[in-house]
Formats: sequence, structure tokens, C-alpha cells
Amino acid sequence: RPRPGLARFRGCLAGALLGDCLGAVFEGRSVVKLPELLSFLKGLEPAPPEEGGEAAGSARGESLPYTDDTAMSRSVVQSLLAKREFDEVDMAKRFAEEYKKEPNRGYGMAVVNVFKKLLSPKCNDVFEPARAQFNGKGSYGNGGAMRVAGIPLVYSDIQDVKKFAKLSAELTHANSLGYNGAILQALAVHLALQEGLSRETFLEQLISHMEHVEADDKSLSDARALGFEDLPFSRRLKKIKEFLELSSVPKADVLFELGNGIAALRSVPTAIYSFLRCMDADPDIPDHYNALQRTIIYCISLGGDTDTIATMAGAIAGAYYGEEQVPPSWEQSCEAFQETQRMAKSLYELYCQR
Ligand code: 8NA
Ligand code: MG
Ligand code: MG
Ligand code: MG
Repeated sequence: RPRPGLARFRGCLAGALLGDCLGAVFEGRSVVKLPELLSFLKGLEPAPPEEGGEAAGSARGESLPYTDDTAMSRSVVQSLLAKREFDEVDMAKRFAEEYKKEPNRGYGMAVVNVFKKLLSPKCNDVFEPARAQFNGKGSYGNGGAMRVAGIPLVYSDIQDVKKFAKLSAELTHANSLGYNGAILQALAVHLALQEGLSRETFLEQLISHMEHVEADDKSLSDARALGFEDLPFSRRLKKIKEFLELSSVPKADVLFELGNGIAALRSVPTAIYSFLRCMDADPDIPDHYNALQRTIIYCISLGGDTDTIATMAGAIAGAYYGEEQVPPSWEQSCEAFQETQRMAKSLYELYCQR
């Protein structure tokens, strides 16, 4: 199998950054009106050249801050680059120190307790604070999934992708409905990196992997304890397959079946659906936007946890389409975009060496 090129690594991290920074502007709104979103995006584009003025206008430049999604993604990447492999102690330390340095990035309500425990010198098992969350049930939030893209950008073997996506998520999310969402998101990025995979093959492969991932005892018992059917991620992937066979799917059906919330189960499948759906044109989104832009616009238009759904879909779409579809004016509007490009290059070099 040919090795994916640098453009896909850059596309992945840039897509993730765009999704977070643009999505955060609308985070938590139950309804996002498309005209308002499109008008906001227009404001990111360079001003039209003025007569007698500069030849081309410039983008606004780094005005949109990133949130917890990117802060944690960066810690994952920085740990992998520093240690040249997954190291749970180093990664946990980076999560906690990053939180201590900038606590106001919009972290989930409960995960901050994990960081506080990790910062204590008494902590000698980095997975223990996550296991204690929610009276021992562990978090099922989407925080393990939102930050996981670095794992498939370092490990090319699919078993490694699953193993380290799970371990990286378990530092904060001990419930299988949390870490299985991270495995699913990591597998989606892994598959998106491959050359020319069709929509059908992409989804079939995700379903067959997740049916295996969700069949273990803990996944079955966690799903039952929360009142879900068995194999809940796999079931939603099959719903996505049904949606993609229809000529149009109303937003209300997407929200009902897949969701736009902060639980991994109500957001990771939504991100995957958004990516796959937006391979085709959308009658509501102007055609001058490319497929990567359409994916991010569609995610944000769903409302709810917009930054996190858009960052996950952006990582997948960016890995699939590559940096050619990342509009410079959008990218340059995001905090730390140049550092993101450098991290993508370093990840690519590590991926090639391994
Ligand atoms: P988390 O582990 O704190 O989980 C997020 C939330 O999910 C918790 O605060 C709970 O409300 C709920 N939850 C998770 N597990 C359980 C459980 N076992 N029982 C009952 N409730 C549970 O943090 P996280 O890192 O998973 O959160 C990620 C999200 O928080 C991202 O969207 C991120 O951007 C951030 N965030 C979201 C919003 C929003 O309104 N959508 C706002 C601010 C921050
Ligand atoms: Mg966020
Ligand atoms: Mg988290
Ligand atoms: Mg969010």
C-alpha cells in the first residue's frame, strides 16, 4: 500500500484546527442559521482589492482562538513527537500541565477533576483519576475522540491505531462509550489517509472494525448499564449507511438518530456522517466551497457541540482531501496555524521512520 503524502498530514491537522476555531464561534447554540454562518465565513475571506490600494486584500489573521479540543490534540501530538511513541505518563502530564497553564479553553465540566488529580504528586497510576469519574463509571464524553488524530498520524498499523487510541482516551475517559468513540474517530482518520477509498468501502471497514471493538465484555456491559442496545457505535454506522442511500436527509433526522451532543456516541458518528455526506454537493451550501469546507459548514449548521463535531470531521476530511482543500484565508484566521503546519511535518517524518 502506498504511503500517504505530507499533504494529507497537513490537511488533517489543519482541518481539525479549522473545525475547532470556526465551530467554537457557534458552540452550544441549539440552532445555527445557515445565512448567519455563511456571512460569518465571508468575513474571513480577504477584502476585495481596492482601487489604487494593495493588489490583494489580506485575511484577518489569527483572530479565532482554539479551544480544549485543539489544546488536547496538541498535547497528544507533542507527547508522541517527544517520546517517538505512545507514553501514557508523558501524555497525562502534558494534558494536566496544559490545563494548568490555560484553564479557560472551554474544557468539559468533569474532566478538570482528572487534571487536578493528575497534577498531584500522590498520583502514581495515570489511568486511576479517569476510572474514578462519575462514581466509577468513567466519562463517556467526546473528549477522548476530539483529540485523537495524532495517533493514526504516527501509527500506520491498524491494530496499533486501535490500541493507542484507546489508551490515549483512557487517560480521561474510562467508560467504553467514551474510548470506543476515540477508537472510531482514529480509525476514520486512518482510513481517510489511504489513497482513493470509496465512501462505501470506508463505511464497511469502519463497521466491521467497530463490531469487533464493541463485542468485548466491558463494551457490552457499559452499553447495557446506560440503557443502550448492544454495539451502539456499529448500529449508528449502519444508520449512516441508510442515510447515505437516501437522496436527502432532513437535519431533524440527523439530530434524532445521530445527535449533536457532548457524548462520544452523540457526536463521533455525526462527524463521520458529515464527512461522507459532504463528498457530494449540498443544495443549501454554495458550490464555490470545496468538500472540506462543505464538511465543516455542514457540521456547524447542526448546532450543539459544533467545535468538537467540526474538529473531528475536519480531521477526517483534511486527511482525505489533503491540504489543497484548506483555504489559506480560513487557516490564517486560526490561532497557531503555523505551528500546526510544523507539527504535521514532524508527524509525517515520524510516520515515515516507524
Ligand atoms: P467530560 O469528561 O467532562 O464530559 C463532558 C460531559 O459529559 C460531562 O461534563 C457530563 O455532563 C457528561 N458525561 C460524561 N460522562 C458521563 C457519565 N458517565 N454520566 C453522566 N454524564 C456524563 O469532558 P470531555 O472532555 O469529554 O468533554 C468534551 C466536550 O467539552 C467538548 O465538546 C469540548 O469542546 C467541551 N465543551 C463542550 C461544550 C458544549 O456545550 N457542547 C461547552 C464547553 C466545553
Ligand atoms: Mg472545545
Ligand atoms: Mg477530555
Ligand atoms: Mg465542544
